[in-house]
Formats: sequence, structure tokens, C-alpha cells
Amino acid sequence: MELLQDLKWRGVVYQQTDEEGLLELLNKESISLYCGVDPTADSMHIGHLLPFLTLRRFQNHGHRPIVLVGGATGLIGDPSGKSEERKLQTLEDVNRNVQGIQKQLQQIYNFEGENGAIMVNNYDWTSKLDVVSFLRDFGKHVGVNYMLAKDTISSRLETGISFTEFTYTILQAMDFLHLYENHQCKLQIGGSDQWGNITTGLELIRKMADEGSKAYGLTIPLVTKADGTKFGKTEGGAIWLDPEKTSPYEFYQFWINTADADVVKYLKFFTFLSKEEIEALEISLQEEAHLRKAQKALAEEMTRLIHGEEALQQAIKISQALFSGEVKNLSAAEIKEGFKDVPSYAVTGEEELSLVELLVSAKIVSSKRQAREDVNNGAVSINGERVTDTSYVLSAVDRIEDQFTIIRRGKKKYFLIKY
Ligand code: 383
Repeated sequence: MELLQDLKWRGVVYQQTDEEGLLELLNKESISLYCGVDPTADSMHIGHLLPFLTLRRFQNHGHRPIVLVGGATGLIGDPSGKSEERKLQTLEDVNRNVQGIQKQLQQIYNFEGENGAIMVNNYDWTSKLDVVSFLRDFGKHVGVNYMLAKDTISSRLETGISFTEFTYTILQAMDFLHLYENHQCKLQIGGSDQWGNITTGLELIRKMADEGSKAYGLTIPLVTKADGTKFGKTEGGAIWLDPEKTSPYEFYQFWINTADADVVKYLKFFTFLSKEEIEALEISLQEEAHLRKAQKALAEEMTRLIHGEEALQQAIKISQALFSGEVKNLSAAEIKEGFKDVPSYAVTGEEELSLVELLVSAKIVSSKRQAREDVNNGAVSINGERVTDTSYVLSAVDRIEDQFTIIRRGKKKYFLIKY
């Protein structure tokens, strides 16, 4: 499918500055385009994914992606979509964050070949500019009344906005101009919150670049959920791309738990599956929803894309073990990942432990009587094997890699004993 048509079918086009012009340009030639991110943390989270995956779609269609990490803008703070002034980050923090984010972005694009991606940091050109040149060469071309009319700024006039954040949009506009002049970058894409910044850039290019210059902007919708809650947030906070912050198992679980009402939309947004493949999954969702094929495909595609095949297979293995109760073949590392949110009880020194006593002291049951009853009824299992002997004593054979014993009570209630 032709690129813009595919993007529209996927629902990833929100606003365009010149739809016809861009269509004509893309039909005529391969272009360079960019998307930026500010280093506000040392990792991106899934709220960043949609624009950066859309950028990758452009690369798949022969265009050159320019990935910008805002080493300079990260020191200022984008007021877009923020109701309050941001706290300034230190140069040290920003530098560390730039490194983390660049590493993640390197995984998403192909940096080789004719349309190989380019990675840039706006600190490289912004930090060289002196204040007199900034005001004379750039500030002079951006009207304050024009800036005040932008949503992101007008919405802050009541609550207040510093001159620093007010100026942010000019810095991003300078980036677009810089990339336009140095890399023939003709298009900037970003989330819908970036519309104001993108159009300020176009204004600067119109006024400052050579006559006849033309550039474009395209924004991508905010990802929403059918139930109205915020996308990408769980009880544990954001879903990060960094496996140290969100393990591949948790990442996989996030996607597999997508509601039926959202899953087709997310397959279109986030995966590189074809229209035919997604339509087949949609039919499966309508006819055999209980199989959760669409959710499985989404979770597999996303985990493979961000964490690789091996981590995906491990996430699947942990998920299946937890689901079926057959946990004895999990390694200690897999248990650590899969049982992060499970109540745990630390035991030290004991060589042998009575099961009934352990159930009570680990607060798995409230009394010895209850413990005996549960064991008798076959409601208790150790490392996936049911134990019905009330005099059972745990020993070294019950410790997985000498570190863990997994106790389950009832169908789904897991507890972890740590040694
Ligand atoms: C900085 C300099 C540029 C171009 C862009 C930037 C960053 C931009 C920004 N983006 C957000 C961020 O960094 O603040 N001013 O967290 C988010 N983006 C993308 C997308 C999104 C936006 O990184 O909507 C979500 O992920 O545009 O909020 O020259």
C-alpha cells in the first residue's frame, strides 16, 4: 500500500499542514523527515512509541529518518501539554538521559544504506549560539502575538509561564530550520501536542530559508483507551522500554492485557503486520475472542520489536507457567521476573521447614487449623506439585536454585518463599 494511504488506514494521521502538497512530494521523491524527543528520563516509555514507529514506517517506504534527541531543549522544558512550569534538569542528568535514549532509538532504525537513519542532538548547534545572535537572527522572525495564539502557550497564561518555557517553541523551530538547511529535511512529525512547535518551525523556514522553500508538518493522534483510562499507565507506573525498569515479561503482559475494544487499533498503530494479517486477527477476535489471538500477536510483535526474540520466548514461557501452574521448570531468574508483584516471605537459616508452620508464618493462611484444612483439601501446591500431607517438611529439594519455593494456594494465589 502507498505510504500515506497506509498511515491513514492505520489511523496514525491526525493533522497535516498541507495534505495535497505532501502527497505530491512523497509520490515524487524520497525525503528526509524528523521526529524529536526530549531527554526527560534515561529511557523512553510506550507513550513515545507511536510517533517513532511512524517514523520507521517512512523508512520502510524509502525515506530517510532523522532522529533528534533534545540535549538542548531538554535543558529548557517543553510547555506543550503541561499545565505547570517544569523543574529544570541538570546538564549531568540530561547528558545521561541522552545516552540512554539514543541507545534505544538505535534499535528502532536502520542506520545503513541509502536511506540510513541519522541521529542528531540539538545541543550541537543550539549551545553554540550567543544570545545576541539568537535575538537578532531568530527571535526577530517570530511574533509574540503569533506565539501567544498557540494553544500550548495561551493555556498557560492564567497559571503562569516563564520566559524560558515561552521561548521553547523557538528552539524547536530552529531545529527544523537547521535540519532543513543541513539535511534537506522537509517534514517534521510528532504527537498532536507538537502541532504548535511544528508550525512555528514552518513559519521560521518560510521566513528564513531560501525563496521557494517548502516544508511540511504531520501530527499523530494521542493513543486513547476505550474505557477512558490513560494509555500506557499501570498501577506500577509507566511502561518503559528499558528492561531494567519494565521487564520484558511485564512488557509482554501489558500488551496481552489489551481490551478487545482496543486491540485492533493497537495492532494498526504499533505493529508492522500487514493489512491482511491484521484483518485476519480482527475476524478471529469477532469469531473466537476467547482465543485472544489478536492480543497474543500484539504482545509478541511488540516484545520482539523492543526486547528481541530471546526475551520474547522467555516472557511467553513465564506467562504460560503462571497460567497453567506448571512452574517447576522456571529458572530463578525467570521467577524473579514473573513473581515481582507476588507476596513474598524471606526465610533464613532453616534447613527444614514444616509446611503447615510455614503457611502460617508467611501469612498465607491465618491459622494452623486453616493450613491443615487447605493442605488436606489439596488446595496447596509447592513448585506446581500438589501436597496433601499435613506433616510435609520442606527441604533443599523444594528450593529452586537454592533461592525460591513457589507456594500456590487455590487456583491463582501465588506466594514466594525466598531463602
Ligand atoms: C525537541 C526538539 C525538536 C523536536 C522535538 C522535540 C521534543 C518535543 C517533545 N516531545 C515529547 C517528549 O519529548 O517534548 N518538544 O516527551 C513527545 N515526543 C513524542 C511525540 C509526543 C511528545 O517525544 O507526542 C509523544 O512522543 O511527539 O509528547 O526539534
